Amino acid sequence: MIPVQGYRGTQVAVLGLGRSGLSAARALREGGATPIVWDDNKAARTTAEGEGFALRDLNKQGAFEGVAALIVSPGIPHLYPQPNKVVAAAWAAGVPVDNDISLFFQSFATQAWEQMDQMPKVIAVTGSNGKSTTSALIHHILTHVGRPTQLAGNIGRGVLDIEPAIDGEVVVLELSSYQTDLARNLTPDVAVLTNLSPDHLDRHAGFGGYFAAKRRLFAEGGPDRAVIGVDEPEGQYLANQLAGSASDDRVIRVSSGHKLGGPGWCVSARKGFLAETRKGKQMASIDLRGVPGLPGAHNHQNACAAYAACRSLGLAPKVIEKAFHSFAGLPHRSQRVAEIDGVAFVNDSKATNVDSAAKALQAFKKIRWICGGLEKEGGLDALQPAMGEVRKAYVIGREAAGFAMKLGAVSHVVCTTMAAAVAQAAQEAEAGDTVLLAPAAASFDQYDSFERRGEDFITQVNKLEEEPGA
Ligand code: UMA
Ligand code: ADP
Repeated sequence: MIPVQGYRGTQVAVLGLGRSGLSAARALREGGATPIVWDDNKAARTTAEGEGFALRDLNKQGAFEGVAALIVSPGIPHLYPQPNKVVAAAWAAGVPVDNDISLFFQSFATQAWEQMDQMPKVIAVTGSNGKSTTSALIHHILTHVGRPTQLAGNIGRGVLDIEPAIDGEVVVLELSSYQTDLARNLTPDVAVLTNLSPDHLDRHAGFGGYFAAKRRLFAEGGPDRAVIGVDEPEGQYLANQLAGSASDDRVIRVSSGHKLGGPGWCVSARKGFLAETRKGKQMASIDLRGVPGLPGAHNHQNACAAYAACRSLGLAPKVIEKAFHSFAGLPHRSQRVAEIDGVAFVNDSKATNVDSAAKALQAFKKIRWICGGLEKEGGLDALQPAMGEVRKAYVIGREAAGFAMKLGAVSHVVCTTMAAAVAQAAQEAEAGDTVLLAPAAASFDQYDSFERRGEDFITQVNKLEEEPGA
């Protein structure tokens, strides 16, 4: 764990006691502060009490007396759609509101670093889609070359849970817009923006607020190197704003689909080939078509971003290329789970928004598409251009019929449950088809998480293997 610096001898309030809040409370205690904790859920409070933390209902009048700061979990809306009551009370009391990401940046460097040959570094990855894959891929490449490295953040591990850095270590953090929005300290050495498309709009009062939250990672005085996906205008704008001149190599521009050139430092993938150019010259080229863990143009974008981040640390192209081939991919993202009688079954349960589902639909052919769930703001229209390879949609979710109505002309059937969808899709599929779970919706109407939904898909596919012809 990273002991939190700067709060020794003070009381610090912690709101939310999940993965982020509980690890923040532990790290504060380790750094000599007295955490005062609260969660609106009783079970979470009981767990914290079991670890010896003092509970205080932060909703009560005067709860912030003698409190130095309030640390808030990312899932708790601090401003939009409306401020959480406890957060608003902290504002009113003049108590600084912050999060675990900020505590991490404030506490990462220690006196022990003075004895080190190579200073530890932080690579922080944000963006709408591909954050986890890109972060995990960077971590994998660094592991492959034998560099000490740890991975944490939105990928499921509280950032303060990692061990203090050793000589030459590189910490890779996946950061969500919720996390970058609130952090007071946000100073990675290398910052990555994979791409930008609408998501979490309710939490940021629209797309502009969402982009503003992500941009905080690149604020003045921030990263030494910025790796920026420039396939959207927001990325182009950000890259332009950060670069002092056209050849400024503090910015590495990344694209999937467009060949980038010019005097700057660029990494782009087109038709399955990654190319790195610098000062107008091609530095390296990698064939990504046979890389099993990174299928599709969207994963080639992730490969470019990870490649650029690793190049900025001085790793050689050949070494990175080799590491690509041993990357297994992450569960629930373009995860090939079985092939039965020539039909492939792919689990992309993490395709919780329209853009990620569209990318999955563009990565496979002859698709039997399992979709549906809790629809996000913004509608499904953006899926239309990606539906060319869909043979039929098998719609799940509590509101499956309503979801199906919005799919337009594509042939579809309302299945409601995963079991029914997998069974019917498998029955109707022919050799060469792909049964693809890419819901374009959140899972919470039927499952606790996208992971549970993906696991259910795998369970249903396994049943097909156990009961052939069933
Ligand atoms: N809570 C309250 N009051 C409220 C709302 C919540 O007390 O009004 C409490 C809940 O009872 C619960 C705790 O807050 O005990 C949950 O906090 P949380 O939702 O922030 O969840 P954590 O377990 O702390 O996980 C968080 C991230 N969760 C969210 O951003 C929603 C995890 O990202 C992250 O991996 C973890 O910190 C470690 O950094 C998950 C996620 O879904 C994967 N992220 C979103 C996404 O990827 O789309 C942004
Ligand atoms: P994040 O952590 O940003 O949610 P993941 O790597 O977990 O990103 O992938 C989330 C979903 O988006 C998956 O469905 C995956 O197939 C898809 N995806 C992955 N990379 C990209 C990308 N670069 N662009 C669009 N979609 C992507």
